Parts: sequence; structure tokens; C-alpha cells
Amino acid sequence: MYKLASSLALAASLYVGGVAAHGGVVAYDIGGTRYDGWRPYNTPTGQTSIQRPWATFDPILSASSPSLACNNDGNKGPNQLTAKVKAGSAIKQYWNQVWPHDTGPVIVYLSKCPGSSCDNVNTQTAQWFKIEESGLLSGTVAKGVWAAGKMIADNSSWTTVIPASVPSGHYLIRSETIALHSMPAQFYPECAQIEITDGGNVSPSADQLVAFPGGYSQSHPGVNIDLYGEAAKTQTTYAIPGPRLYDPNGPPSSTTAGSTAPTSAPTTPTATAPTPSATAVAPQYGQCGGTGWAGPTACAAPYTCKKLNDFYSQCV
Ligand SMILES: *[C@@H]1O[C@H](CO)[C@@H](O)[C@H](O)[C@H]1NC(C)=O
Ligand SMILES: [Cu+2]
Repeated sequence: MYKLASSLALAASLYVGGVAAHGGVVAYDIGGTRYDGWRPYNTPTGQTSIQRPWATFDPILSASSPSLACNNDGNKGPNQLTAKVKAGSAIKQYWNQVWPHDTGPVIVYLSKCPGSSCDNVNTQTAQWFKIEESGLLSGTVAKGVWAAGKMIADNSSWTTVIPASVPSGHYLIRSETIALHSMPAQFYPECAQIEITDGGNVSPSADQLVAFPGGYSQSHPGVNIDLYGEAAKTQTTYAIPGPRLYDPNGPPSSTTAGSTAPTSAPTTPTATAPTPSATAVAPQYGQCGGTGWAGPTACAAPYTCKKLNDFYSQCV
């Protein structure tokens, strides 16, 4: 028995050593309650978590990988749980310690699930909006301080406030860091199921929603970036990939001037003439098509709409 235990311990330590250079989000703290994440490499039998299952600590190396949404495989767990989170309150995401990659952004997304559960939502078809993004905090691309470094300094954790404006309901939360120390960039996304309560009434606009894969392009300057090149030595800005950040204030109100304005509309004159929407075009990297897509299908010049999968076409 002793022999077995010690050889298992040895195997375990070697094994941990082998994968320690990677990982992902392994736990959450919501209002002081700790929720353990999924444990990759372990059998699914008996595992209970709010996190969608993922299989390995390995990074995802392609922006077009099907695993980019919620890692591999990101499907509902056998005993899938959902945690309640009040809108306006914080959710703390813990990476495995000590997170090894201090160069890169931390980005957090939500995807609203239809109905009263995310259980049956396929992460490939989910539409995500970005509620937080943090990239290069100071210094240069070559030698600066990155969000990932801050995360490591903060006990390998990152605290995200769920915007108070987000409507109540069931959501997938996608927590991601992108490690830029090597090329291609390494994506580390994990997802969990949450129910947001006491929410607001600002849904993301169409141009704030993306699918994964699709939301990132491998050629985006924030993905295809060389930290060791000449340019990095003087570059002090970093373009975080993905859609425009969710705006808790919503779009500039155009409804007051719209044809459906209620008769009780205030008597203020139409001071803010709405910009014509007939000519709406999607920006670079914006969505321009896909099943269920109701947004613009044309792209801002000089970009063209390219189909990435049935659910997502993107302006590139
Ligand atoms: C650091 O994070 C770990 C979980 O990964 C937690 O158990 C520990 O309490 C945290 N330490 C502090 C000081 O917050
Ligand atoms: Cu790694």
C-alpha cells in the first residue's frame, strides 16, 4: 500500500511538472463562496462544477480552433452546476498557480443563454460580448507590464465586475488570457455557467457580439504579435483582439426620434438626429453574416465579408 501510494505521488508530481507551464481558470469566488472549476485530466465521473469541462492544460494555438469558445470540449458537464451572481457584483477567477505567462491580455466575455438554463447551449453557436479587457498596462510591448502580470501578482486571480446594466438571466462567462511569449499566441479560455440576478436593461448591440471561433483573426495585430522584434522595443500600445467592449450605457438613444416614439415622449426637440442606419456596415473583424445574424452584412471599406463557419462571417 505504501509503495503504491508513493509511486502514485511520484507519478503525480512528475506529471504536474510536465504540464505546469500551462493551465487555465481552476476556481471562482463569487460573493465569498469558492466554486471549484473542472479538473482536467480527471475522469468526468462524479465531477461537479459550474465550469464547463475542459480536457487539458494545453493552450489553443489557432484563432479558428473550435476549442476557442470554451476550451476542449466545453460541453455541459455530467453534473453541471450554475452559480448565481448579482449584477454589479464581482466574480473572481483563479488561474492555476503560479500562472506562468506574464505577457498578454486578460479578457472576459458573457453570452446570454436562451431560456432558464445554459445547459443545452452549444458554445460554438453562442454569441459573446466583451465585458472586460485589459492589455498592456505600462511600458513597451517588449518590456512592459501586462494584464497577465497583474493577474499573477494578484495571486494568479482576476476580479471582474458583472456590469449592473446587463439584463438578468442565464449566461456563460468566458474568462481568457492570451499568452504572447511565443508565436503563435496561446489562447487560454474557460467558461462557467452563471445566473445573473438583479440585472439592468442594456443588452449588447449587434456589433458587440461575436462567435468563437470567429471573434478573433489570426492576423489581428493583438494576436500576430512578436514581443522580441524591433518594433516591440518602442511600441507602447497593444490592440486587444475581439469586438468593441460592451457599453453599459447602451447605444446613443435613437428611439426617441424613431417612428415608434410613444405619444408620452418628452417634448424635447429632436436635438440628436439619428445617424442613418440604412448604410450600417460592420467594422474590421466585426460580424457580417451567419445563421441568425440580423446585423449588417456589408463591411466598412476596404474590408470584405468572409465566411468562417455557418454561424459566423467576419469583415477582414
Ligand atoms: C490565493 O489563491 C488561492 C487559490 O488559488 C487561495 O486558496 C488563497 O487563499 C489565495 N490567497 C490569498 C492571500 O488570497
Ligand atoms: Cu504555458
